[in-house]
Amino acid sequence: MKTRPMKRDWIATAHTLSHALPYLQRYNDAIVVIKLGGHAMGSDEAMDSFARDVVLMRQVGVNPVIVHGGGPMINAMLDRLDIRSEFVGGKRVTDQATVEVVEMVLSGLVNKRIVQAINRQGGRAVGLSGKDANLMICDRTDPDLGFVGTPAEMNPKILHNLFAHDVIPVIAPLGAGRDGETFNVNGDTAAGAIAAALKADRLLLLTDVEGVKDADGNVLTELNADRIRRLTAEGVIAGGMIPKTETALAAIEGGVRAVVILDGRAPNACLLELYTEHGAGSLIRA
Ligand code: X2W
Repeated sequence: MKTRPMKRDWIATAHTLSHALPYLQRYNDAIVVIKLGGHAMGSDEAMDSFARDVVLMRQVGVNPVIVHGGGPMINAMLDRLDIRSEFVGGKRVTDQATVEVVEMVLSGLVNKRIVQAINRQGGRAVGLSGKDANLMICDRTDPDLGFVGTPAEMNPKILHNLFAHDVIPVIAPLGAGRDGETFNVNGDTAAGAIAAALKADRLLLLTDVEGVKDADGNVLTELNADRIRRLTAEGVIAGGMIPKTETALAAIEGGVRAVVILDGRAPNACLLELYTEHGAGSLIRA
C-alpha cells in the first residue's frame, strides 16, 4: 500500500519555513565561509546532505564559500605511497614529495568530491585552490616545516566575480609561493584568511565536536575574545580546539563579523545555525 506523508508533517514544514523568514532576510546577500574539515566529511549521504544545505543557502540569497581540509585523506594516500609524515604543532611537516601528494589529494580527490556533490544537488560549484587567480599568496611558515605556508597576500576579487555569476567556490587550502613554490596551508588557517579577505558575515568551522566547552563540559553557546583568552589561559580550551579558537580570533580581528564552531556531523548543521532561533555550536564575536 502506498503511504503518504502525514498532514502534520506538511504543517510542520510550512511552520518551519514561515518562522525562518527573519533569518532568510537577515542573511540575504551575506557572505558565509564554511570550513569543512576532513574529519567532518562523512559518508556519501552526509556529503549529499551538506551539499543540499549549501545549495539551499545559495537559493535563498547567501553567497556560500566552501574551504575544505582533508588531513585523513592525505594520510591515507601517504600511507599507500609509503611516505612517512609527522605533525609539529598541528602542522604537517611537508617536504617536496609530501607537498605533491597534498596537492593531488586536496585539489584532486577531495575538492572534486565536494564540487560534484554540490552540482548533483542542482548548485553550480567551481573548484579552485589558493593558487587560482593568486587568491592566496603565502610565505614560508617556518623552515623546519618545509613547504608549509602562512597566507601573506589575499586577492579575493575572483570570489566576488564567481558570486556575481551564481557560482559556489570550493577552495583547497594550497597557497602560491612568490618563487613558484606550492605551499600546504592548514585548512582552518586558510578558511580564516579567506573569510577575513572577504569581510565575511559568518565563518562556520565544521568540526567533529559540538563546540567550545566550559570546565564542566557544557557547550558555550556565545563567547567573546576575552572569554576565549581566559579559558585558554586556564587550560579549559586545549588540544585540537586551540587552532580553531585562534583561527576564530584572527578572523574576527581581520573583520569577520562572527565565527561559529559547530559539529559538522550533526544533520543540517549549517541550516540549524543560520535559520533557527536555536543556532548551533559556539558563536564567537568580538
Ligand atoms: C593540512 C592541510 C589539510 C587540512 C595537512 O597537510 O593535513 C597542514 O597541516 P583538515 O582535515 O582540515 O585537518 N596542512 C599544514 O588542514 O585538513
